[in-house]
This record gives sequence, structure tokens and C-alpha cells, in this order.
Amino acid sequence: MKSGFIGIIGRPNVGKSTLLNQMIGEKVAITTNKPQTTRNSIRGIYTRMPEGSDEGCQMVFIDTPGVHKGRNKLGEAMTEMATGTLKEVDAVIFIVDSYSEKGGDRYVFDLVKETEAPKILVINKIDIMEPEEYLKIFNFYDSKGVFDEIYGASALTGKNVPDIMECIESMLGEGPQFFPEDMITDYPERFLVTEIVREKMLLYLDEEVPHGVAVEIESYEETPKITRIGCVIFCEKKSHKGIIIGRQGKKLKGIGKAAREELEALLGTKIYLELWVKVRENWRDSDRALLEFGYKEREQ
Ligand SMILES: Nc1nc2c(ncn2[C@@H]2O[C@H](COP(=O)(O)OP(=O)(O)OP(=O)(O)O)[C@@H](O)[C@H]2O)c(=O)[nH]1
Ligand SMILES: [Mg+2]
Repeated sequence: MKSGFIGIIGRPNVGKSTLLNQMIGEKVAITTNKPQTTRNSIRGIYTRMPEGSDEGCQMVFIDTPGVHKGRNKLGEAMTEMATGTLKEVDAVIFIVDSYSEKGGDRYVFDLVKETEAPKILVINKIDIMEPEEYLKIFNFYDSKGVFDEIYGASALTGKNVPDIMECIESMLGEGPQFFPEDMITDYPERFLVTEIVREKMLLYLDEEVPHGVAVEIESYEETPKITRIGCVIFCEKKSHKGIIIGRQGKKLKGIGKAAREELEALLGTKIYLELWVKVRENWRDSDRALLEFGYKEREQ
């Protein structure tokens, strides 16, 4: 059997989480049109096990936060998490969605270049890309001679995604089955709940407000008929609290409804979701808060 860990890395908003979901065939990671959506390394597991054969394959994809210049400790921790992933993978997918020789793409490219694992470049969003731009990106990276393969793809529509997966499988060596065959991720349901709530905040709120939000589970009670979940939404400023709650509580109600409906579909159970908003001044620059919210690991 073949198996291995594959890191997905790139600038914010290029489509890393969308690609992960497309490869797994389920929503494992939240995706939005706003940069810096993903804050943790998120594992998505794909297992192909032909019946009556031991010639299967297990690919453990690691979706990472978009690499960017952190303006606070959260941003720094996110970038560290992404770049740290490169050290522990058997293959790397580097994603870009536009032509740029400088800035974020350049920074990530230089890191990817240094890794020893096989490398694939995915030029994403070809469904909305001009052919000239695609060629420019292709030629630029092809001339570097760093990538084993280069694919144009659409993570959103799935175009060429099966080819990418086949290519990765061919790059992996023999290895153990790390996870059970039917497992698609290794994070707990509670994490999914906080992520879906955060996704709706990113979708319903603008500018800085949703980026300064962290969600924590306060209570989680499962009964055969319904799961009752209480979440606290931490925001950075008193003025943000008002914006999140909205006039007559309408904003928060909308966020809660959207999150509940999606969670009911994903978890296949009826859900009662209660949300509270609290202020925690500048938590994105507090090591303690980052540890508490799971955005940083305790140093060994
Ligand atoms: N048209 C088009 N849009 C895409 C494609 N892939 C992703 N997107 C969109 O691009 C936006 C960002 O996608 P994400 O998957 O959240 O990007 P990300 O790289 O994970 O972003 P961060 O987590 O912030 O680093 C979303 O609005 C996606 O729907 C694609 O192939 N085509
Ligand atoms: Mg993401």
C-alpha cells in the first residue's frame, strides 16, 4: 500500500481549502472569498482501497493557512504553521492563482524550492483565467526547473483535480495505513462547529471585524434527538460587538441560522445553536489567547 502526507501551501485566497475539499469530496475546511480564512493546519484524508486488494493508497493532505506578512501574533503563528508543515511532508502542492514574480508567491516559492519532497505546482482558477496569463505563469515556473509537475486546474469545478491526485499517488512510496478507511479528517466535531460559525462571520461581516473573531465552544450536549451547542464569539473591540450583533440582534441571528443549517446538514442531526458575543481586547496579539483558541501549540 502507498501512503504519505501532502502539504498544500500558498498565499492567502488562492484556493488551498477549496482544493482540499475537492480532493476529499466533502467539506473538510471552510472557504470564503476573504483572505486568511484558514487559521490551522487541517488534515483531509483520502483513502482508495480496491476491494480484495492491498494495492490501495492513503493520502493525508494538510491544508495550511495562507502565508502572509503577519501584522499580529495570530498572523505570525499562521504563517509559521504553514511553513513548518513543509518540513514534515512527503510531497508538496504549491498553489498560485495569478502571475506575480514578487511578494507572497515569491516568498512561498523560495521556501518550497528548499524542500526535498517532490513538488507539484497547481495554477488554480483556470475557469476564470485568461490563457495568456496561464501561459505566463506556466513559463515562469517551468523555467525554474523546481517542480516535478505543473497542472492548470480549477479547485472550484474540479477540472484536472483527479489528474493531480493520480500524480501524487505516483510520487508516494510504500507506507502504512495511518487512518481508518472511512475517516476523512482527524479533528473533532467541535472544531467543525467553531469553524462553520467563523465561516458565516466571514461571509456576513466586512473588513476587519470577522478577522478579529475567535469562536469557542462553551457547552455541547448531545441527545438522541438534538445536539445543543453554546458558543462564545470573541471579538477585539466593543464597537465590533455592536456590529456583530446588529440592529435588534438581526446580524447575529442571521449568522446563527446559517451556521445551524449547515451544521445540521453536515452532522446529520437537529441542532440548537446559541451564540454569545464577548470582547477580548486585542486577543490576536496575546500568546495566552492564541494558545487558548488553539492557534498556537505550547512550546515543548
Ligand atoms: N473561480 C474560481 N474560484 C475559486 C477556485 N478555487 C477557489 N476559488 C475561490 O477562491 C476563494 C478562496 O478560496 P479558499 O479555498 O478559501 O482559499 P485559501 O487559499 O484556502 O485561502 P486562505 O485560507 O485564506 O489562505 C473562494 O471564494 C473560492 O470559492 C477556482 O478554481 N475557481
Ligand atoms: Mg484556506
